[in-house]
Amino acid sequence: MTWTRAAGLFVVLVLVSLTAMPRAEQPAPMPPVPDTEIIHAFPSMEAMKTAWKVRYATSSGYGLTIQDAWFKRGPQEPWMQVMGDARLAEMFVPYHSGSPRFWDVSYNFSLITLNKEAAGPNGQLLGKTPTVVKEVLDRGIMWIDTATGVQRGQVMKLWGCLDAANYRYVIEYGFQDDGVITFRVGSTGRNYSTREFEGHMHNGLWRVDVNLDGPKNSVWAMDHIEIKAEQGKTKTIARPFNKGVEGFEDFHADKFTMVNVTAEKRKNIRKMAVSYDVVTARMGNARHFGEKEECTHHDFWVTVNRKDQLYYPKVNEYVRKSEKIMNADVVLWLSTACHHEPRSEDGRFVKDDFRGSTPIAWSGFELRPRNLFDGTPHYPY
Ligand SMILES: [Cu+2]
Repeated sequence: MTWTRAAGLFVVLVLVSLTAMPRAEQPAPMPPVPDTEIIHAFPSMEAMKTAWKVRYATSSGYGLTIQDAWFKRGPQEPWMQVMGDARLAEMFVPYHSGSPRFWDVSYNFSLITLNKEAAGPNGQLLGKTPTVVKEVLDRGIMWIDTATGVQRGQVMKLWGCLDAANYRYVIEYGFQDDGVITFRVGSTGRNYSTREFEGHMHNGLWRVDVNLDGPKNSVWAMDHIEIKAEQGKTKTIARPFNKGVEGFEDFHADKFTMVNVTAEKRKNIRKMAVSYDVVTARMGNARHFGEKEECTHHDFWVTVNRKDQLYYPKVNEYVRKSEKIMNADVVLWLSTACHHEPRSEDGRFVKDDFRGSTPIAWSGFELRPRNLFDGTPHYPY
């Protein structure tokens, strides 16, 4: 053994013995402070009227997920839980010629590191290596009233961006001052190499554990029906989603299909049960008929909450037990799809090199409160 190697071994032995020494004289380490909880009160810079408390998490694959969200409907009100885990559970991208058919969440892509330029004038970068932006924005008119004037609204958005090879998926959750939660995913980046002008779909497939005033909720479906025989008469029918057991429903544009999650025991001043409607502004209903794509054959699925069941392409298997979804810990699974028919605006060839960036295209939905407030939010009663 040379002298240097012997000295090196000595240093290693000392280090090993040091790390093995008891550290009783040192104070116990503090529990880590969760840096993923955000409390935001509305309106910004004024006396608080409503507020959100949101816990989020980041990971490869799913990117940005929400862990829990609570809403305060007034300054003296307690926090009420609205949501548990919510995530973009898959991003399915089948090309018109039949292949490729990408499941972009399952490839475990990372979030990109964001900078001030990405965060914009109202954005705040979150995390040591920032992959999440918090933005507080004016969202336009909340309501206009002849007696009291105008109320503008605000939203606190959290977003991150998945680095999916040639694509970038901006995953965004918005928490509004009126209790609404918005979910959307935007597709941008570089069109797939060699298929720059081939049409394809971006199926945003979401899994949302609604925990309205706790985990036990009931899921309803609401149809608006025009009665042809009664010339102009119309009605709304509320019925248990899929007869009250795990299963699916589809979006019928002519019925304005609305899924609703109700906390049966929690009532407002009108003795109406507190609930949330699922409202989707959609380009269409995506259906795909490749192998193992049954999860795309319906727009809404509901299961009971089983923590190990997160994989959207298996949701058609998860519902098979037909367990009851009335007064149960329920999970909503829903599809919001974007049809991407490439345009010259996506880019162009400069000699053999495709240059440009696809302008972002969004799809999503919102969870909108029903009978959560006793009256109009932010109204001077
Ligand atoms: Cu695309």
